[in-house]
Amino acid sequence: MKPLNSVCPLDCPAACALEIKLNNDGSIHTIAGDKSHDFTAGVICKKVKNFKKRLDNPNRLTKALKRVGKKGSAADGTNRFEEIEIGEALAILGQKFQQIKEEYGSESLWPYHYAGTMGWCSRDGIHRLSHRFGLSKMKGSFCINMGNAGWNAGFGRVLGVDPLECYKAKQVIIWGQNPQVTQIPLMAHLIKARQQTGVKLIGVDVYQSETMDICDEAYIIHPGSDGALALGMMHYILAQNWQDDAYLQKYTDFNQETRLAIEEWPLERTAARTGLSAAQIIKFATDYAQNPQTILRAGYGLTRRRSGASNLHAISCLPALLGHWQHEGGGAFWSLSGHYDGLSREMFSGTHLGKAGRELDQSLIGAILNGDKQALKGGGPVKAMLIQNTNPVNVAAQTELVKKGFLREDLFTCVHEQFMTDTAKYADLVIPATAFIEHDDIYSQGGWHWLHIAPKLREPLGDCIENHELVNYLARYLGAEEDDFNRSSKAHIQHFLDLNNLGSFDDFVAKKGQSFALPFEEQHFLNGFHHKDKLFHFHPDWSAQGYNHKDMKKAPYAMEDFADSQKEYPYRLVVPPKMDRLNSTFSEITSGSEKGQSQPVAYIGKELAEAKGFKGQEALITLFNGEGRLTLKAVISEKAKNKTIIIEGVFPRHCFEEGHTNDLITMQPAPPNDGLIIHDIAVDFLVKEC
Ligand SMILES: Nc1nc2c(c(=O)[nH]1)N[C@H]1C(S)=C(S)[C@@H](COP(=O)(O)OP(=O)(O)OC[C@H]3O[C@@H](n4cnc5c(=O)[nH]c(N)nc54)[C@H](O)[C@@H]3O)O[C@H]1N2
Ligand SMILES: Nc1nc2c(c(=O)[nH]1)N[C@H]1C(S)=C(S)[C@@H](COP(=O)(O)OP(=O)(O)OC[C@H]3O[C@@H](n4cnc5c(=O)[nH]c(N)nc54)[C@H](O)[C@@H]3O)O[C@H]1N2
Ligand code: SF4
Ligand SMILES: [Mo]
Repeated sequence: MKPLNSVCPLDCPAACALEIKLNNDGSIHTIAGDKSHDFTAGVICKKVKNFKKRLDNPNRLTKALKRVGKKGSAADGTNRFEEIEIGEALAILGQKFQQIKEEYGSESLWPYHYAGTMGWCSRDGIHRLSHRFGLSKMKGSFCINMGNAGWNAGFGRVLGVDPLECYKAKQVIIWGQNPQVTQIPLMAHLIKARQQTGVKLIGVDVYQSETMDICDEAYIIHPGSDGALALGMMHYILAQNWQDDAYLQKYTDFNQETRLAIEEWPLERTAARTGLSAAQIIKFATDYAQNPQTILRAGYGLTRRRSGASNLHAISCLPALLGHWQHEGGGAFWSLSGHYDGLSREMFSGTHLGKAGRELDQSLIGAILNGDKQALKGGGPVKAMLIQNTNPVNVAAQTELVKKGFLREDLFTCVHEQFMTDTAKYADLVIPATAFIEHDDIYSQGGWHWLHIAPKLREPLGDCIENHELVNYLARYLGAEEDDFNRSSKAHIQHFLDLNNLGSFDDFVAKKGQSFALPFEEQHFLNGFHHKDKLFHFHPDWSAQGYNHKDMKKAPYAMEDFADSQKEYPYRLVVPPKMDRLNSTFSEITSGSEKGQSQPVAYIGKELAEAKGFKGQEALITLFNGEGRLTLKAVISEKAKNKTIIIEGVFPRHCFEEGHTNDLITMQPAPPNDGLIIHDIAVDFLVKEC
């Protein structure tokens, strides 16, 4: 059985190169990581090794479904459905969009998506509708806006060192990421590098994650205190006169004001804010300063808070202060998505097709569907949605409000899905979607610099239709005649390859994609940074990063979090990913009490639990704050420290006694450019049963 080349489509910075073997009937035999790919290096996560369980699952949607009866008329308050022919489903979708567009105007239609697949056709292609017809355009903000803003503030472009330089480093700091769970191949390289060279792994997190378990040194800090920690370290470094003055002079805008900003964070203040001891801060700062060959891997996790952008910026000042960028095995990275900046990609996003309508923030879906004027940008209500690749009833903030919005009788919702997710359950129309091995698509790597194609390997199941084709169909129905909407995904990708002189689709598949790595000097910014003045900016122009910058300081600083303003709720909740699922994907098969499945659980430190009245190791608790309530099992765990409570993983609603994790998350957008601040939660709780 010959392995076929493919790519993992999931929302993970690794975008692993896969080898897939199929049985004669098209079902999956095995999925393995490609050993010949330098980053994947044969290592993939367990979820994807077992992808067969999800992709060949009897519960996959293969027929279209139409709502029957009133909204919410099923026993659990969701909708009831009947199966219909795919032709009828497509006709309903077209007619509804046409009719609503005529009656309420283009901006009453809101195509909505996220990153259930990272393929450029299947993920981004839905924006073509907004640009071609002036429909409301979704602003993607679930994940990367704070990080992009925080990184760009200093660098001007989302680039950094090649993670594989870890083999040349003396230390790697994993700061606010949990790669042992969220980016397995990176962790595998770090562990291999440690075996080969003895590189020291240092972790900074707010709980004892699986990655922290592996690190040689682990600093557990108060949520959101990363900016303070970076400033405290810089304070100590300046006090010792360890900064690289020549580098600062040549490559950065460091000045007297920078010193003043840093002077605000002496050891005692930093210790109080972070929860570390002065001795720990001195050790961390000393180890960092004395090892120029230190790679700082900043994660997404630390950015998911109001202070996220400013904290990432403050951290990113560290290697600049010390000139670590000049050394192989030194520097930092967050995302490496800037590698693809030079490519013409408008055929995927559709920006060349015309002007889109108002931009509506995806993270505010709860407010938008419930008629919030500000969230609607002063315009009329959303009357119809097409949803692809996302499950907002599980992943957005305030899921009770999202549900309530979907239950509006005057809203038409079509959910294009592989499974009957909690979101699909509230649809008027559900259209079955293909999975990555059933359509062609092209993928970049957020965590490295590869571009690769995953070709269609088998025919769609049942009536499944691919995202690209569904968007094409709807556009044609609404009157589009451009070639863009007549090309198959393969032809569309070929069009992209032609415009960028990248050869033929088949050759690109055969050679397993290609690298867009930049030369060493560029990865280390030795030819300058990506601002007009070519300098690294200790003093960022936040207005270049987003509209909501008024409260941000033009200096490295430690911003207050949203949770800090919620004085009546004394504890912090952080809700990071879980090994057995990817956001809500896989939760259909991993959530439950059967063998090998898991249930949501809150980890609480012993001291806090006992102070709150735990009698044994576990209890049923109700967490609450100004946003909502959540009742679930809590266990005493050494993972959780101090006043920080942890709930790993996105679970379906039925797994909770009451509410849903994300009901505790605010919709307050993060400065400067919006974003879902999932780890910035203040709570109180009471013990219901122990
Ligand atoms: N198995 C699995 N893998 C995944 C995902 C998944 O759901 N499951 N999700 C995927 C997606 S969409 C993404 S974006 C990436 C995200 O991957 P990561 O970059 O790892 O981001 P998070 O998992 O949100 O958080 C990482 C760590 O940051 C910590 N953290 C939270 N707040 C703070 C803080 O204030 N300071 C510091 N220093 N640390 C903090 C969390 O405790 C967590 O351990 O992972 C991807 N990979
Ligand atoms: N509590 C909590 N909330 C979170 C997070 C967290 O860690 N904890 N993480 C946040 C982050 S970082 C992110 S990025 C978001 C992610 O949120 P989402 O982007 O909504 O990710 P998923 O929950 O994995 O849902 C993706 C859906 O896409 C579907 N899908 C996959 N491929 C295709 C396809 O080809 N076509 C169609 N039509 N559908 C497809 C899958 O079946 C799945 O239901 O969640 C955010 N919310
Ligand atoms: S590690 Fe990430 S990219 Fe690799 S197979 Fe797993 S989910 Fe996919
Ligand atoms: Mo994400």
